[in-house]
Amino acid sequence: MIYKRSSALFSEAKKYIPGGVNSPVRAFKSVGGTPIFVKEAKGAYLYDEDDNRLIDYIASWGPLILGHAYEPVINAVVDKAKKGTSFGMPTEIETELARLAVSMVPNIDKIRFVNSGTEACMSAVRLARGYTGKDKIIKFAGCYHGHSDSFLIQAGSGAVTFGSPNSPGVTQGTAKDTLLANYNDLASVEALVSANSKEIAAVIIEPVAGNMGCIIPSDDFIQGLRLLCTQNDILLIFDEVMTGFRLGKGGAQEALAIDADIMCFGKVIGGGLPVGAFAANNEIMSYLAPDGPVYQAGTLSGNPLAMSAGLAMLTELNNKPEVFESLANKTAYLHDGLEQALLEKKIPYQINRYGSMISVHFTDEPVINFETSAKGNNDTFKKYFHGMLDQGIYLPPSAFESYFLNDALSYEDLDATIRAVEQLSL
Ligand code: KE4
Repeated sequence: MIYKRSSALFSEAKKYIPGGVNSPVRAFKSVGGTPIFVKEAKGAYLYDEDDNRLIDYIASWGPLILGHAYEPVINAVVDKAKKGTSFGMPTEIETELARLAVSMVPNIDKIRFVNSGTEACMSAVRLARGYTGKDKIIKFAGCYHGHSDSFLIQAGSGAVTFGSPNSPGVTQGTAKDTLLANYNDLASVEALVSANSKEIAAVIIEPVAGNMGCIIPSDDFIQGLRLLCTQNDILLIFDEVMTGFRLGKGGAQEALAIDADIMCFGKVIGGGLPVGAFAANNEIMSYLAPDGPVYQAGTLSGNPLAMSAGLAMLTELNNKPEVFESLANKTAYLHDGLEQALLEKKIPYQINRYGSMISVHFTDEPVINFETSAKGNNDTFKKYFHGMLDQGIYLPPSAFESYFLNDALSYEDLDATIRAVEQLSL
């Protein structure tokens, strides 16, 4: 594949934008090479600036679950834009999307819209702290909840001490209130709870993780986590930015049969426009301004264009729930094909899959948490990524990401993807 124009555009972008990108993962740092500049997209296909057609497995990192430029979403946004783009005043469409989201997701009475998943998770943590009157939170190594200071934390010195910043600019004062546990390791949470009893406001988790590749919680772990939080007056925050409206109408709460206390959303809920959201029952949400004392705000929160995209997207998913089964079947088909193709390569690999989330790890150990995910061979991953890209298959440019299938992918696209793996020398 030729990337002449992408290379030129990348050089120009780096003159004005740090790293030439507005989100680091797009820069191909962990796989090397030049990021692909996309010109347009339709359905399952990306068309890059060098006129290559690529089969897309990131779907803008999740939002475009029905494929790119999906007619009902595009028409809704175009029609809405003609009536003005933003007012900073309440509009009916915000209530329409809120009512629909509340009807689809179990266990929530009210929802507040923001502009990103980061804002949703950051605000959910503030709400949990305000509601409980407690300061500390527990997160899991490898889980990503956006770039708010409280989440950019790595394991501290001792197993049960507070975290330490994993980015300059995050203060120790912030880090001390974030405790790090290990995914699928309930004992690591229990140790933190007993060492910091009565100080923990919330546990925040990706209920099915996507930011370590796809990692599935064991039943014992996720059920035990729910019970531990209930027993210790700790709120359980499900970060469903990835899983929400992707695993099913009711997201991970429905798929895992777990009632969380606060849910965070992003990606699909905005239909490809900037929307995040957080939601809970009436009692918890009554603490949020302007009803309650916990402050949270946003100039473009509930923006009519974003709401129109989200409403069109969620309306489609609500009216055609068979899409979720179609996506899960396509992902299972891809999984089987990848298994067969990789088996021939005689190299260690693991494939994790849940619903329409799937990831490939080049390691011989089952991938169940960040530590085992980090054991994947990144040199092999780079060869895999670029070998597939050279054959017109666009995979996430990091071993720590999940693929996000969109329902515009045909079985012919899946077969082409499997054939491309067969061609690889890894
Ligand atoms: P945003 O602020 O990027 O909208 O959402 C943050 C976020 C929160 N929670 C989860 C579970 C997430 O996956 C994300 C963002 N996901 C990444 C991809 N792993 C976005 C891609 C990027 O950073 O450019």
